[in-house]
Amino acid sequence: MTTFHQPVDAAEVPRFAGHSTFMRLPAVPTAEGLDIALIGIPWDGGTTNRAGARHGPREVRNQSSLMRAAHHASGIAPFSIAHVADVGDLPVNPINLLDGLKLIETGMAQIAATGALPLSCGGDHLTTLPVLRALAKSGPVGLIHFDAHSDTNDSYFGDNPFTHGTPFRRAIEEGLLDPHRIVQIGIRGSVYEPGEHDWAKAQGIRIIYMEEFVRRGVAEVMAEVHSIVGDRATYVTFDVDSIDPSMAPGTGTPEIGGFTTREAQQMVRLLAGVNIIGADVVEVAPPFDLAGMTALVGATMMFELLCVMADLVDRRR
Ligand SMILES: [Mn+2]
Repeated sequence: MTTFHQPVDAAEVPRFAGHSTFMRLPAVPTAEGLDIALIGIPWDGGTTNRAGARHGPREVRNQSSLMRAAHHASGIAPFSIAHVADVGDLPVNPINLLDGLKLIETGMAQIAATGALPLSCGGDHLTTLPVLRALAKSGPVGLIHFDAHSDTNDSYFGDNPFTHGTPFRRAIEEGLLDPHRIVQIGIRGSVYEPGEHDWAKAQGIRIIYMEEFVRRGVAEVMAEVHSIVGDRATYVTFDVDSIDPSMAPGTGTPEIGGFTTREAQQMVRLLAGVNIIGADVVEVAPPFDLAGMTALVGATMMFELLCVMADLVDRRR
């Protein structure tokens, strides 16, 4: 009989006690033998304004102690159908951007080599670039991108190409993403110039601005998302600033008029059927948080993603 890793039983050890790991799962040294690896990427070296997402993984682990064994709506019990554990944090370098990117890529490549699907917690959104470098080695993949921002700018502070406002332009340039299989949902807020998104659209990226999302609703938008990415390899990235700051204030670049947490949950549940090769939740910045509420949003969105990914693993078995 298969034995899966189980979270610490909250009826035996209360949720506020014991070691802090993602969802109270065992901490394991490698991803060997896992179906899904939960990973911290405590690095915010790409942040252009309010830093702090480097502290995200630790606080998300703390709030994730509130996650239980099964999803109330889908009935998915991820820890009973997939091998899941916390593999710790990737190595990072907080004072050297290029070395930081290299360390994250190398660490993620080691996890990917085991065959485990990575579900990581950032870190700022630049962390997704080295993750894609590690995962898209055999050709460009699709991207489902929940965010207030397109993150496809060219450079900042002169000709610096690597910030959390540029990862997806770099990923397209490096051949990691197929721009015709990228969809960005929730984009809003003031921009640097009226044509800021022209480059992205010219590449073929489908931008669903918040206004269109509100007009069309979750089901119709997610049906289009499926038609864009199809059944080929797709990465899912969830920037917590896609959520309205009234529900997720602890982030570096808040934008009002965002998703409710409920809308975000509904969208992630409708990722069922997508060929997910990995996912992340990024930009939880605890120094700006109130009572851990944004870290709780991050932990819960990780749980929502985990349920969809565990179901995918189980269906393939
Ligand atoms: Mn972002």
